[in-house]
Amino acid sequence: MSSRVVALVDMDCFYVQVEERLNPEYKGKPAAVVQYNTWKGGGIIAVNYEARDRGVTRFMRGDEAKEKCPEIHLISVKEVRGKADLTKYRDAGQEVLDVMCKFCKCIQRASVDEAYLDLTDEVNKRLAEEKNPGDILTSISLPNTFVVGYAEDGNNDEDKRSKGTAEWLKTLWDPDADSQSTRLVIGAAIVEEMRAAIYEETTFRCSAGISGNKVLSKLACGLHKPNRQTILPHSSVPELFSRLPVRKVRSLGGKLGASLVEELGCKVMADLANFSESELHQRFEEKTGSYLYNLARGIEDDPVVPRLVAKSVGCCKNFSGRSALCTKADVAFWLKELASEVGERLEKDMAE
Ligand code: DCP
Repeated sequence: MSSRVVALVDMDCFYVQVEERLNPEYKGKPAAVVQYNTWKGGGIIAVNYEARDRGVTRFMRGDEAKEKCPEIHLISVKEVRGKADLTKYRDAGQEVLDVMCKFCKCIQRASVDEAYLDLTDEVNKRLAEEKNPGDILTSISLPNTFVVGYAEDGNNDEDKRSKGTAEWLKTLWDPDADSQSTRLVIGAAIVEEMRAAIYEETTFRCSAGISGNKVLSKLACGLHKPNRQTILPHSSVPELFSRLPVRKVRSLGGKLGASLVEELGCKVMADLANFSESELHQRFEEKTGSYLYNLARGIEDDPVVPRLVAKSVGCCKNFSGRSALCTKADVAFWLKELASEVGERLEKDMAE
């Protein structure tokens, strides 16, 4: 079992929240952010939870969203140089990271609105400060936390949440209880404080998952969105994996996951646990086989690599259908435009 405490923090409907802060009249009402609004009302890239409740999804065009929910506000992404300008969303993501840095030293930015945190050192420090570590379980409050195995996925009912979490905390008093769970409690308390500070300082809400590794934390984070956090104790992994489709796991969304489903007949993660390590070595090469064998048991050791700036900077624009580029001059023009944007962003990154 991992001795690490790893969290994944993911902002809720991030681009819409950024727009809501700029235009508070959208708050509490259905809204979505659209890109390129000339064809069928534009492509939706973010939907707030009020609009999701009315059946709007990211896979709709703006017109379809209007049909589903006539009162929806469709907010267009600003265009600069004929393409979407995402600067304000990137800057907002940086504001959030600045707050996170006050709570944790080891942060890996994973996308514009998502970061992994290794809280092991911070947890150890809090444990060391406690004269009687057992007291932690009485003094800590987790008003926003669900626990896998003690809550129903996707159900954010407050009464059920508080009862479930209290019931799990009670099991930790048992002298045989694993100490890792107590460490997850402390990690969750730090994340509660951090999320409250993010809200206080930026007005943005987020969700989080807390466990012993990145894969489990990512899974946990999605279980009680929005604006809640979820602990996944190692003992609840078999229960979660008995119903978790293989492709939902971070590293199994692509070809590897497809081959597990199609060739090994694994529908849920628990099916993968039926294969021995040597069987998996035979089917995949040794490294991948062992990775899968461990993953099926909720074990994964990918480190949180401290990184606050994006690993790479790129920009792209699709020229589909009638907008296809037909002349060398057009290609040269757009290459120059895209290269200028990359150049500007690299300079900005450097300045920061
Ligand atoms: N985004 C985008 N194009 C996509 C997906 C996302 O431009 N195909 C942008 C808009 C989102 C932001 O990235 O607001 C973060 O994406 P997420 O997948 O984390 O989704 P949201 O934050 O919008 O919603 P959720 O609350 O489900 O995380």
